[in-house]
Amino acid sequence: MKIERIEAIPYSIPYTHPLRFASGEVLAAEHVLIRIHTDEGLVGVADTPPRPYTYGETQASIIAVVRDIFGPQLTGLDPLDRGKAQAIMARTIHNDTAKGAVDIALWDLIGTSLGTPVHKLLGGYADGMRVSHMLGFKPAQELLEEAQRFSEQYGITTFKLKTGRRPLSLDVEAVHVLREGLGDNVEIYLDANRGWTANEAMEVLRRTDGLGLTALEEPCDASEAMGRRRLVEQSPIPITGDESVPTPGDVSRELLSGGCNAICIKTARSGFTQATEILGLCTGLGVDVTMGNQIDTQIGSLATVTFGAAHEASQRRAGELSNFLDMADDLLAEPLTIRDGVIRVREAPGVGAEIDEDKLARYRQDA
Ligand code: MUC
Ligand code: MG
Repeated sequence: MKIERIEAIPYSIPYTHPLRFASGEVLAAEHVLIRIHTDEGLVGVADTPPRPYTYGETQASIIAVVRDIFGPQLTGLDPLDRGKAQAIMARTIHNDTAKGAVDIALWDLIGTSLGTPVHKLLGGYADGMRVSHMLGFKPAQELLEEAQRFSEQYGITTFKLKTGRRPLSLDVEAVHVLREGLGDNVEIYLDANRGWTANEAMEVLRRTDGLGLTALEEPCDASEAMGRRRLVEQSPIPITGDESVPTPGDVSRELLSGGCNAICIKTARSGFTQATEILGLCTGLGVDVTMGNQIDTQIGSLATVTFGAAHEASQRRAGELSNFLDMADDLLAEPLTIRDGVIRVREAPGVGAEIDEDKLARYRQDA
């Protein structure tokens, strides 16, 4: 089997309400659908979320790197030769989500050609993951109402609160209101998307002490190495690396230099191949991982649960899998469902992301 061509299709689906966080905001899913076609008529699918404020990629840059570089370089390759594909893509630096999507689409082809679900090829540990819901910037009372609604409607009991606002009292108040309103049995952790300095993050930790927070993600810029290291040493809760650790090399550097002591894995930027390497590093070192959200569509969330459920260590903590619920529509033919706080993997061969062609025709921007 050989790769015949790779499509990079821009599309736009509106959000019902915006998601805001310290490094940016999302009003519509302006993503790129990757489809890898083989000479045997099989198609591998993956979704690419451009996040300029995180990786510098845009819809246009993703299309260009796939059309002008990866497409020509990968055409003719056997999709099962993932190692070769990784080496070829490594010649182009950065472009993390473009590489991640190509890798996931290759895995989709591998599973489809073998007639096997990819979650089984990756490890087959569990058939689903508990869901963590990400709460964007809102007044404290509205955050509580959203969390209560997700708890009642979907059985979700883990929440990641977007923080990194100034004055710090906005986020400190939100944590107090959530803990008081949700009770002690709900997990709450924070993600500041580099919005604070290390000293501000320490002040927030002091002012939320005793409220049972379980982690603080990217509190400040990891490249401000001394402040970050001091924070990691003094924090009573794990400091999670997210946008500072897209590759296995970044994970090694940040863990060894003391820039973080927990890791967020995102399949959107690491694919399944590099996510596997990152997970191996973390389990070997005794470092907790969380399956993160790149503000993913249902296709992206299905990829996350496919990887996350496949290994014991990646399904231990709830995965961030619910933000597609903020979208007005999606391209997945059979919608994802969250029941009793859990999303299940698909038993179809491949990743199981069958595309609704009518919807793609409606939302694609290149037609
Ligand atoms: C997250 O965990 O940071 C916000 C920006 C981004 O790149 O991902 C989201 C969620
Ligand atoms: Mg994050």
